[in-house]
Amino acid sequence: NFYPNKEVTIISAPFSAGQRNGGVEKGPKYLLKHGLKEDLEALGWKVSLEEPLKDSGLDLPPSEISQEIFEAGNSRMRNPTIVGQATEKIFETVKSVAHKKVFPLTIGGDHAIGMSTLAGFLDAYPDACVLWIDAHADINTPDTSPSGNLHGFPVSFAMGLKRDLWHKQFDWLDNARTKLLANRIAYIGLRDVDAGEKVILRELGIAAYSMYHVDKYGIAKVVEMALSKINPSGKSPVHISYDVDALDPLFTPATGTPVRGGLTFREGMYIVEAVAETGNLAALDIVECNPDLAISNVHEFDTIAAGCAIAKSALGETLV
Ligand code: 6HN
Ligand code: MN
Ligand code: MN
Ligand code: MN
Repeated sequence: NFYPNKEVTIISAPFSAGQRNGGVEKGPKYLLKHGLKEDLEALGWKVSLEEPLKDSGLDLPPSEISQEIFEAGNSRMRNPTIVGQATEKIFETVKSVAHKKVFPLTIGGDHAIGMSTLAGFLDAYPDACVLWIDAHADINTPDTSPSGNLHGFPVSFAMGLKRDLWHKQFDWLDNARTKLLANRIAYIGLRDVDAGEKVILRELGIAAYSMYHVDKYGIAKVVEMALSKINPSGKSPVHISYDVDALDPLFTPATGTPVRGGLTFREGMYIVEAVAETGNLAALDIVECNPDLAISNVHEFDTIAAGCAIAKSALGETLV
């Protein structure tokens, strides 16, 4: 257990410029309004809140920022300036929380902030490993991305892939102490991976468990296999980056890139419960809750409640 003092900092990252749907910047506010802080206090945690984007103007929805497209050779990314500035601020906050030996719980916001949380946590724990729970691999490089949306890039940025194609606003990543290595990350929940991403996953030999593997082996075995690949010693801290679209859209309908055939609610909770049970869970991100995409109050409630449930399951809620 990395946190005997049970201190957690909720890092609010109301950010949406990594994709094109407005509303995902409202995720943190809704999760907090739903009672996230009180839920964690009830589990015995001392909870504080950090807001790295407060008064920065970087938390505006896509409709209120001037759109920018950066091209380098055959490659493309959207809104690099605002994404680069926001992710740097979030990186600095995650890094300082992690160095203080406090659990960083980062709530988004779109998944572009994953480059900040991975780089920030790895700065404090160079031997950390990562479970990326998502329908998507988020490992596009500027030359493989079909959309140019930076929420599809964070893993490749944390690894430093295709560094020469980056916009200068991402130079801050060069100062992060540790790059993510291919043998330190595993995916669970994949079911919509772009062609160029499949090439990267294969070439780097990254452990990737799709919904096919969840069906075939069951979720308990998949978590066990994933952890034994990325954390063979069983001693390294585990960072879980949890995109709520990993769950089936039945459970998290209000999200920007939903894909059918996802994890059941219990499979989704089991993943974080099982890692928590090992005592190695040491950082968590919960991203891509977009209340504006709910077509009913039930959709909104279910999606936000699922986000809060992930946090509770990760931080020690037991069923009996
Ligand atoms: N997410 N692979 C697609 C793209 O545009 O790069 C979808 C990315 C989704 C990102 O879910 O965090
Ligand atoms: Mn996703
Ligand atoms: Mn796709
Ligand atoms: Mn994602």
